[in-house]
Amino acid sequence: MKLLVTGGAGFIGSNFIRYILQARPGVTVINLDKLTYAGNLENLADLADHPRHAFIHGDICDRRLVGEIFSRGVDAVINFAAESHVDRSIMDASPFIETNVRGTQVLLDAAAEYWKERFGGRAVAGSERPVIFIQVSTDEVYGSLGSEGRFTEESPLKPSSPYSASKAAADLLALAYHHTHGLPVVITRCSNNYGPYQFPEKLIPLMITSALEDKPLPMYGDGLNVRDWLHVEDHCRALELVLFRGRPGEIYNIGGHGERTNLEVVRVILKLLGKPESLIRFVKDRPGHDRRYAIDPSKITRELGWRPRHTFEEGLAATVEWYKQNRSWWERIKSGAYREYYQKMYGAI
Ligand code: NAD
Ligand code: TDX
Repeated sequence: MKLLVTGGAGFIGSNFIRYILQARPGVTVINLDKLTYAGNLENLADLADHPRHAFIHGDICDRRLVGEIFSRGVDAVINFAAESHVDRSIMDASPFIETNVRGTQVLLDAAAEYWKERFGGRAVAGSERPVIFIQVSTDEVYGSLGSEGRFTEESPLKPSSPYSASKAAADLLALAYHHTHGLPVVITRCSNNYGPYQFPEKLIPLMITSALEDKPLPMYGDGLNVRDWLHVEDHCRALELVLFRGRPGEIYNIGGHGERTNLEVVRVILKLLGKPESLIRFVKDRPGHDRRYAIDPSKITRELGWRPRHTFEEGLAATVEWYKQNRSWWERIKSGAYREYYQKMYGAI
């Protein structure tokens, strides 16, 4: 199977490529990534010479390039490429619309054209299915919960931030291409991920790395917003199941009942590092800050047999250890040195 992975130099994409190459000897990966500030080839350093991994530096918005990749044959697409940070989308939504919406449309167009040309757009049964398009989405498209309930696949779309609105737009486009062109699309909506190689602007790596540097830890609002945490490896296993057994036109929620307040998460990190809670600084809240997310994963559990393997406590301890052991990885990012390196290698990013 020739798999086009977009955004494979980012956090989840790089973990997915490492995972799938090891789990599936029949899979070859073409990794298309623009190397924005969040893309980092160091995330894939151990796979640089892997015979089943090819890296292409490029933009999913580039129709010509995407068309050329499809013309060489693609059996499945997993679209991770996105602008992914809510706070950045509040400062400037433009790159979010460009990549998350227009970029997804470019990929869908190329996939639909290829699907028609090669297979006449006909539906084919499960194991024969020659093309599938997985749109990697997020629970944030459902908006915020109160203190009760969980998001199901039927929950209404009520995105609150420019980021989540752009992801919701992409989901609707993907479903429309299924409906209109018969393209076998599957949408996955996962809760907050954590694990190795996560860019240190996101809560968990930001707090771990700042605590290691004895820097203040900015806690938005009252610190009681709830996120539903899932180890990135459990997300990757869910995507593998969806890739091979997901039903076209369906949506699968992914989450492991890992609800914690931000304050709880940061207190555990500080305890694991032996650092004082006095490092926590309550700061101005994020505008439009969603209060609570919680996923009901019963559909993917029932249909595909998925269950998380990591507990939050064990997964977080392992993640803290990874950041302790890989100081040079995040110190280079935080110092901006890797940006200079990429600018030299690839020009303006
Ligand atoms: P990330 O920011 O770490 O990585 C994004 C990657 O996409 C980077 O390598 C970047 O260079 C690349 N990219 C950005 N614009 C591109 C473009 N125009 N063309 C090609 N490549 C481009 O993000 P992540 O946390 O790994 O998230 C991956 C996907 O998973 C996103 O679609 C995100 O919405 C979704 N998601 C993330 C989480 C989470 O907790 N991190 C949870 C659910 C869903
Ligand atoms: O400095 C901080 N202080 C703080 O209190 C940061 C960066 C975050 N927070 C809070 C805001 C959220 O309640 O922590 C929580 C998690 O924040 P983020 O790590 O920015 O994640 P979130 O906004 O929940 O979005 C993430 O999960 C869903 C990813 O960034 C998205 O890409 C994914 O779709």
